[in-house]
Amino acid sequence: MIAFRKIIDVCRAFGIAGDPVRYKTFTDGHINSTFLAVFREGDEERKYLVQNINTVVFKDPDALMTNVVNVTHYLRKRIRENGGDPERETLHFRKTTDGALCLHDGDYCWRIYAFIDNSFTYDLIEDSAIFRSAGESFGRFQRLLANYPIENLYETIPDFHHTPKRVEALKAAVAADCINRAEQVQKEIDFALSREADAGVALGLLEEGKVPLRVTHNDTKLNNILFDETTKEGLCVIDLDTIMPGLSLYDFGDAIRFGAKTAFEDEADLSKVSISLELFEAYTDGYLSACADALTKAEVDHLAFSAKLMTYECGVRFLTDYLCGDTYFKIDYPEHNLVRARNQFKMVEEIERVMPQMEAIVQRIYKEKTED
Ligand code: ADP
Ligand code: GN1
Ligand code: MG
Repeated sequence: MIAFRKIIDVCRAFGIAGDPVRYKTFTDGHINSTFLAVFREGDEERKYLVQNINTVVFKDPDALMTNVVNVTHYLRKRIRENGGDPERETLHFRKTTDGALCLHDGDYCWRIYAFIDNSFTYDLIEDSAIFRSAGESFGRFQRLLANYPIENLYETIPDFHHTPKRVEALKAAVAADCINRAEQVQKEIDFALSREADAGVALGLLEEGKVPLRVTHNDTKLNNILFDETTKEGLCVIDLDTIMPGLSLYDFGDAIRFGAKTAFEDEADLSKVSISLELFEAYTDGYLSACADALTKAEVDHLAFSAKLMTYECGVRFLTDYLCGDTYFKIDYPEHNLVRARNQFKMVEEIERVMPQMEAIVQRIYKEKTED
C-alpha cells in the first residue's frame, strides 16, 4: 500500500506545488500502480495522474518513457492537424525538476502525467454503441501512427505477442512446476496444448509478407480508452507502455478478447462467459470505418481469427503466471490467475463456435466500408 505521503514526495520531485488535498487509487490495471493526486493552489484544484511503472514487467523504464514521450509528441501534431484537441486526446508527461522523464526510486520508477478530467473507463460493456466508439478509437490510433518511424521504437517487452514463445513459456512452467500447481490444472494445460497449432499463424503471415509490421498499441483492452463524460465517445487511448512494432491483428484481437464478451475477464461462473456477436459487429464497424482502406487482404481475412488467437495467448499467459506463483499479473486472491485463464479458454471455445458468423460479419462490413 503506497501512502499519500509518498505520492506527495514524488509530485514535489516533478515540481508540483500547492497544498495536497486528496488522492485516489485506480484498480483497473493489472500491471502499474496508478493514482490521482489533487493539489490546491489558491482557489484552484489541480489533478495529476501519478504512476508507478512496474519494473519487473518493464525492465528498461527509460526506453519505455522515450517511446511514449516521442509517440505522444507525434500524436499531438497529428491530432492538431485533424482539428482535434491534443490536450484531451493524448497523454502529456511531465518532467522532473532535473529534466528527467521518470523518477528512479530504488525498485520503483515514477512518472506523472496530466489527468484527463471528465473521463471514465469501462471494464464491461452492454451498449454496443460504446463498443463501436472503442473500435473507432483504436482504428483511428492505428491510422494516426501509420507513418510513425517504426525503427525509432524500443521493444519495451521483447516478443510480447510471440504466441509460440508464450506456449513455450507455459511448457517450461509446467516442467518446472515450482509451486506444485501443475497437477491441479492438467485440464487447462491440455486445453492450451490442444490449440498449439494456431499459435504461429499471425507470425507466419508476417514472415510470408502478407501482413505488415505496424506501430501497434499491443494492449487494446477496453479500459485502456478514456471515454468522454459528456459525449460518451472514445476520447483518449492510454496505457501506451507496450507501443511497439506489431501486427494490426494483435490490436484488433485483444480488443475483442476483452470487450466483446458477456462477462468480466475474471468471471468464475463460466456459464456467463461468451462472445457477443452484436458487440463484435459494433467494434468491427467502428474499427473498419476508421482504417479499412489501410488494411491488406490477409489482415482483413484474419481479423476474426485474431480474436481467438489473442484470447488463447492471454489464457496461456494467465495459466503460466499461475504455475509460476503469480509474479507478473496483480492478483486479488490466490486462484485469480487460474480463474482468468479458465475464463479465456472458455471464451476461445465460444469464439470457435461462432467463427463462421464472425468471418461473415467482417467481410460484410469491410465491403460496406470500402465501397462507400
Ligand atoms: P495499467 O498499465 O496498470 O493498466 P493504465 O495506464 O491503464 O495502467 O492506468 C490505469 C487506470 O488509470 C486506467 O484504466 C484509467 O482508469 C486511469 N487513467 C490512466 N491515465 C489516465 C489519465 N490521463 N486521466 C484519467 N485517468 C487515467
Ligand atoms: C495487462 O496493463 P493492463 O492491465 O492494461 C497486460 C496485457 C494483458 C492484460 C490482461 C504489459 O494489461 O498484456 O493482455 O493485462 N499488460 C502487460 O488483462 O503485460
Ligand atoms: Mg491499463
